[in-house]
This record gives sequence, structure tokens and C-alpha cells, in this order.
Amino acid sequence: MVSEKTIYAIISAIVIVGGLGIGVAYYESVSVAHSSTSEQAATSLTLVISPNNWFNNSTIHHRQPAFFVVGPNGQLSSSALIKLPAHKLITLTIIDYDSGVTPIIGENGTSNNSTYAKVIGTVGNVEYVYNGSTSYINATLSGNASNNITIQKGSGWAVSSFPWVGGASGGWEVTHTFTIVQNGQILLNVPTFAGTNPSGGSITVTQFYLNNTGSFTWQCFVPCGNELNGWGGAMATAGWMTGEVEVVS
Ligand SMILES: [Cu+2]
Repeated sequence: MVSEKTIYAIISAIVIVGGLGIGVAYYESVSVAHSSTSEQAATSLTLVISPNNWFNNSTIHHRQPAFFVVGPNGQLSSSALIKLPAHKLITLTIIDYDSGVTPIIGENGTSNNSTYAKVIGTVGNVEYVYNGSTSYINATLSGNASNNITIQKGSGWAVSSFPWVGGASGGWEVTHTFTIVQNGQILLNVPTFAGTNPSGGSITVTQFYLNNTGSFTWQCFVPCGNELNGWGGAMATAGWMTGEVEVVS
């Protein structure tokens, strides 16, 4: 006969061992999830903008511009969800194959809001622009030969905002913006240089911190889509000219 006490002891042992097992399993799943999260939230982000991507078969929706993320091994991936770390210096590089000025910039298809031609939320509120020969506001670039093309912080290449060029028929020298917003507030605004055809295209490098964790929207504020005064198509489709930024600790 097995005494009642012995049975209780056996049951207790099973419960304790089982509990330990669950504890180990839980700990492992948490640590695995944590390490994969920190892997995805790299401190450098490289984006590529291509101007003429096939959106769908409708005649007005083909040839839409889009941001792509360049992955850690150089592969292209969607910009619909971008993970970034909080409280770390993030280096952003935007390789923009698009060009052309815009008279319309801002929250809707008719706004002319110069705020979005400014660099906001980066270290020093500047960005560094390569492949440009225009007179940027606050940039002091006079010649490239002595600059030695210092990537990331080439002295004299810093731009704090882009000008309006071309008079009444011209526009802001901005093709697209990479803008992170939180409840209508601009956390980050990185405009890309409009370039000049046929030598259009530019590379923008800047650095910034994100100090709050959570989910935010990124959006281009140059209405470069179709319909809705330029705010349809790419402008309203995640992975094209808008998406989500998840800031993780
Ligand atoms: Cu755009």
C-alpha cells in the first residue's frame, strides 16, 4: 500500500518539475524573441527610392515611386514595416533615383508647407547630400576636390533645408521626404534632393535618435502618388510612400 503522504509527495514533485519545465520553456521563448528583435532593429537603415514601379494595371496607377529597404546582406525588402532601436544613434542613407522639383509639399495635395523642405529631428538638424550642385540653404560647399568625399559627415555638405528654385513655375528642390510622425507631430523629416535631369538622383546621409518606443507612421510629404491630388496610389499604400516604423528598446 502506498500511503496518502507518499502520493501527495509524488504529485508535488510532478507539479514542481512540471513548473520548472514551463519556466525554462518560457524563459527560452522570451530570450529567443528578444534576440531576434534586437537583430532586426539595426542602427543603420539604407533606403532606395525608385521612381517608376508597376503598381497595378490601371492606366493611372502604373509607374509609381516607392521606398525599399536594403537589408543587412544587400537584398531589397519592403518598407511597409521598418524596425529601429530606441536611444541609439541611427545612420540613415537614402539612395534616390528620382528627380524633379515640387511646388506642392505638405499635408495635402494643395499645401505649400516649407516645413517639409527642412531637415528636422536629426543630429544638428542637418543631412549630408551627395550628387548635388545646387546652392543648398546653410550648406557651404564650394568645391568637391578638397572635400575628399567624407561619407556621413563631409564638412560643407551639411544641408538644413532646400530652397524653392525656378521662380513661379518652379518648386521646392525636394523629390520625396522620409518623415516619421506621431499624432501629427514631426519626429523626423528627411527631404531628398530633387537633382537635375539628366544628372538626377542623389544620396542623402543623416543621423538621428528615436527616444520613444512604439509604433509610428512614416510618410512621404511630397504628393507623388496618383489621384487625390497626388495622395492616392503610392502615397496611401504601405511599402511605397508610407508605412510603419516600430521603435523597439
Ligand atoms: Cu514621395
